[in-house]
Amino acid sequence: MRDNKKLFDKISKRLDLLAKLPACKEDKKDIYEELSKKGIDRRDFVKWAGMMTATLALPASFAPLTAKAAEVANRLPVIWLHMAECTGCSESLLRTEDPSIDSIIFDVINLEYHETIMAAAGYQAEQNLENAIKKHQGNYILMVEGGIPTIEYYLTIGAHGKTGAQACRDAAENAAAIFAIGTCSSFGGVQAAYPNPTAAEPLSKIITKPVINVPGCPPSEKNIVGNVLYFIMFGALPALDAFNRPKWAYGNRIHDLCERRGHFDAGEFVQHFGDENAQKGFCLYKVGCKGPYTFNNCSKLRFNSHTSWPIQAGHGCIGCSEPNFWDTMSPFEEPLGNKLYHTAFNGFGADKTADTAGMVILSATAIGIAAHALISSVAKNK
Ligand code: FSX
Ligand code: SF4
Ligand code: F3S
Repeated sequence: MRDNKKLFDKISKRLDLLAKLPACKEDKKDIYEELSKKGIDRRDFVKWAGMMTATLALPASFAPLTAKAAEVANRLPVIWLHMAECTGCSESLLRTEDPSIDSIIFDVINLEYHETIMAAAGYQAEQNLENAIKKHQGNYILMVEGGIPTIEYYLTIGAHGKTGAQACRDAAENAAAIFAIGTCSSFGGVQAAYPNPTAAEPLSKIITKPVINVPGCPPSEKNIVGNVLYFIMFGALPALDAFNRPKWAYGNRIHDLCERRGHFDAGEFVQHFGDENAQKGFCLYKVGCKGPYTFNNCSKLRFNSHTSWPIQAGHGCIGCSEPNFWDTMSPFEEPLGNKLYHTAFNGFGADKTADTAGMVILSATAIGIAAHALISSVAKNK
């Protein structure tokens, strides 16, 4: 308890100092004004701060600090670069049709450069990026969305034909913290899927500074905003797992917190999409769910303002936040155990070495899970 109090006071002091700084832009928005424009009152905001505090694995008594961090978010400059991707990560956050509190906070943050939503274009846009890097030297957060092709003609930007990789290096040099947003930027994702014609790489292979990975195709808006709030509060990086993902978000497997888990344990499986068991909400393992091998908090946070998530909607998890997703996790509607079997007995040829390497790591878990599915089904049928 005493440690919590010390930490509370430390964060509180930091936020007070930040509050004394001027907002990055004179016309910068105030969070309460923006919320009330969207019909969100203080009570909703307090509720949101409580939920976000729990999401960040902080004590419930820290909720006022989370709220304060959101209030001072307009002191934080962010530069967001787009590489090779579908812009799903941006859309997950902005949700322009029905903005959530998370997206409003992102609006309040001083988004100095974001190609999808900024007004500037052409030379002016390039100039804005250079100016933002100079003006906020050492203080801005860099967020990169998308995989980075390393065959240069696949991604060049602007009048001088700078490569995407070079744009990342230039922006990373003076950044205070660097986040790879989405699986493409974190691990290569679908951009780096076999046969990877553009030789796409994750951000961490392009720059030499530490990168915090926020994977998911796309990641939930809370995992993006949560990282920003964490950085505002602590001014430091969160605890990370072996793949540089924040543990507060990627510390549990989908399977551990899945609402269908009781059915898995009882050997109750959907055998085909649309069957009677699907209507009963049984476990999706046999139609390919990769929840047992995937670390993410989708079941807790869900998507679209906490409305639903893949497994609730009736499809298995496709493992979208794991390294080597797409290759390792496909085919999406077959259990991973089947693929291991085919790899072991039929062979895929030397081109597939990357897949196989990923699968060796997964195989012990996969075999255990497959064995459980088989044994529990047999027990149930008896
Ligand atoms: Fe798309 Fe982002 Fe997937 Fe990739 O998301 S949702 S392809 S992770 O980079 O835009
Ligand atoms: Fe849930 Fe998939 Fe695990 Fe079944 S296999 S309990 S659907 S995560
Ligand atoms: Fe992705 Fe699986 Fe969540 S597919 S969105 S990690 S449920």
